[in-house]
Amino acid sequence: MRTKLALMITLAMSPAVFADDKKAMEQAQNMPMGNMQMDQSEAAAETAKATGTVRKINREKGTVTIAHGPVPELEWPAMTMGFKATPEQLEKLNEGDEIGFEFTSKGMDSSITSIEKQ
Ligand SMILES: [Cu+2]
Repeated sequence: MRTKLALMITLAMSPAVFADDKKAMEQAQNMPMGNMQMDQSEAAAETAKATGTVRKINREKGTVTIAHGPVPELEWPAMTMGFKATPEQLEKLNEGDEIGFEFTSKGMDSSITSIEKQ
């Protein structure tokens, strides 16, 4: 990101920019959006492991709230949050269970891929 920012600043200061301000502005506007889209698709692929305690199970919504420890892969601190889970995954869980689990995370949307009691 820093390299690209430096590149943008270099472009903005180059004589060509003054020759065609409008085109330079379009380039400057397009570049950050391209970066954001790339970041999102990278986030979509992220898989991580964590351990935690089951706080709440919502079988109707297909979610489980877990107080989980830090997740170094995602630079997450310990927190309590909801994860999407399948009926099969929820079936064997009870509130208060100590669990280890794997999940995929896309922005604020996290889905459990495997979960087991410890
Ligand atoms: Cu979390």
